[in-house]
Amino acid sequence: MERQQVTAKRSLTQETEDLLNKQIAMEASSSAAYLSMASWCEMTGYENSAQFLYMHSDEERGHMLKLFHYVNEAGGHSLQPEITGIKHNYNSLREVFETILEHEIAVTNSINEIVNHCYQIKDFTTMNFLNWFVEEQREEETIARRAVELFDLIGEDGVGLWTIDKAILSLGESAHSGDAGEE
Ligand code: OFO
Repeated sequence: MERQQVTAKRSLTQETEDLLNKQIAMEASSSAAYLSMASWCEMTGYENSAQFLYMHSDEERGHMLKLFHYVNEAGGHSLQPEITGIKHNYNSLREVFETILEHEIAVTNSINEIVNHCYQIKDFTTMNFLNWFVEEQREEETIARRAVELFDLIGEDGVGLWTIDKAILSLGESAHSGDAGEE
């Protein structure tokens, strides 16, 4: 069935809408990937990392919903993405956090590309909306980098992994203690 356009006029361009829908898909797959990592950590005995990742997965869904509402309110159509290719098994806890760091850098690059696009076409409304994501990515990249650093700082031998698992949860808690009202 042909899409019913309730409001014909809008400032959001089709290209921007498509880019935002791509970002929606990226946030949805982040949420799914982190949920899968949480499951692996929980069944492997890294309970604190699992807790951190369950929270992180919820946050990514919150990011997706933020974009969902923005696109629809701006006169576009947010599309529920297909989620495929989720990895279920990891070789180590370090691999989990290295994967997160790489993924968050990719998300930062993607957000920056959309901000750049908005700047080029003078869509300052969407650019302003995306500022929240720019700041959020700075924080998420920092947390992921700190988590990866723990493996070298503490070392993985003996009680090392147990200590790292504990430290990861407090990394997430201290980073979010000042985020009143954040999704
Ligand atoms: Fe960490 O990806 Fe959302 O923004």
